[in-house]
Amino acid sequence: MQVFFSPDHQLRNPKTEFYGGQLVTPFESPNRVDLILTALQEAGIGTIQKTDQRSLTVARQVHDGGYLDFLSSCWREWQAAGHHGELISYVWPGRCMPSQQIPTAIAGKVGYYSLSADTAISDGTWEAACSSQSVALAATDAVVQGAPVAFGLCRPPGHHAARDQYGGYCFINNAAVSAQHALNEGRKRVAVLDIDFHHGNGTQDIFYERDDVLFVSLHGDPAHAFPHFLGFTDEKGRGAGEGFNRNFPMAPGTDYATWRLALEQALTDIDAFSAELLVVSLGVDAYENDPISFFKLASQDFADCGRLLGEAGVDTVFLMEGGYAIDRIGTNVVNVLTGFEAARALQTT
Ligand code: Q9C
Ligand code: ZN
Repeated sequence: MQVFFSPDHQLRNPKTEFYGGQLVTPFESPNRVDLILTALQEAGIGTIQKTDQRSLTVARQVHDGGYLDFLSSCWREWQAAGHHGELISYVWPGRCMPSQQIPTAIAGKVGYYSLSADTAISDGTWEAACSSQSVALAATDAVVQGAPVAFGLCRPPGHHAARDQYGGYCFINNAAVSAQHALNEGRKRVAVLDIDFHHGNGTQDIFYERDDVLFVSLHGDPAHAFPHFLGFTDEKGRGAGEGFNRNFPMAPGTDYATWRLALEQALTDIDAFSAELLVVSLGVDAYENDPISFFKLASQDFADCGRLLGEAGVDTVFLMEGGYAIDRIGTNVVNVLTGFEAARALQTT
């Protein structure tokens, strides 16, 4: 399997995450990529390629222009305003203040363009986000050009990034960039399957009114889990997109037997859609010992999950999302990918 990554992910290295009323060391850390790369190498998973910087043309199709401009300049604006800490919003346009005006001051703009306070911006964040979407484009190119599967080791992750709001450690929606790029290159009907523990609110937002991208997400019930305000069963798409969005929220303590049933249903939906390409938002935070999640998947369950994905028989782009149990992150990712390849090897013989 071709694997793509960029060393520029390291430019995203904030010191703080607002968590539990304190500024803690971020869960989404640079060593996540190093640990995954090492595990991939040890497993002999295939060729690992560094990705060159790519343009933001596709990202501009799935994100708001003002939003991307904000991301590219916000750190400079924050510093110019004389602040010493990392950039975290402290005010948002809540229900009681529904004005659509975009503030001029950085302190207001950051509330307009963010959805949560967990994601501090610091020097290099924008450059790393750009490198992450470059990785997604490179992995997508490999599959569009004929490979049956590729893995983009994206960091920072992307699935919480909506059309014009960042949060949940995400800035540019790499899965949306991948799906849009595949459509631009002539693939019809792209499915995005999000198996990260958290609901892919950003991907849902971006494709909610579209029928060319089916979005299916398995995740912790938002009544109990981040992002708290999206990811419920009754969200099925709007307008032309009606029927092209499907959510599988699951309760605290959900084990693999239950989770697998949802995955099988998701794959049935993707099959009914006749997807020509599958983008998997691959978070491994459904793992039982993940520090911020509440599912009970064991490491070997990720291999079975990979086998089911491989049996679907659709060209597949895996893109890295979350996963914070760093002692097992490499094993869990490798298990998905090797399970996938094992299923594919059986199909072609
Ligand atoms: N009490 C991804 O996995 N903070 N983002 C949760 C839990 C936000 C996760 C706090 C979690 C975002 C890509
Ligand atoms: Zn997650």
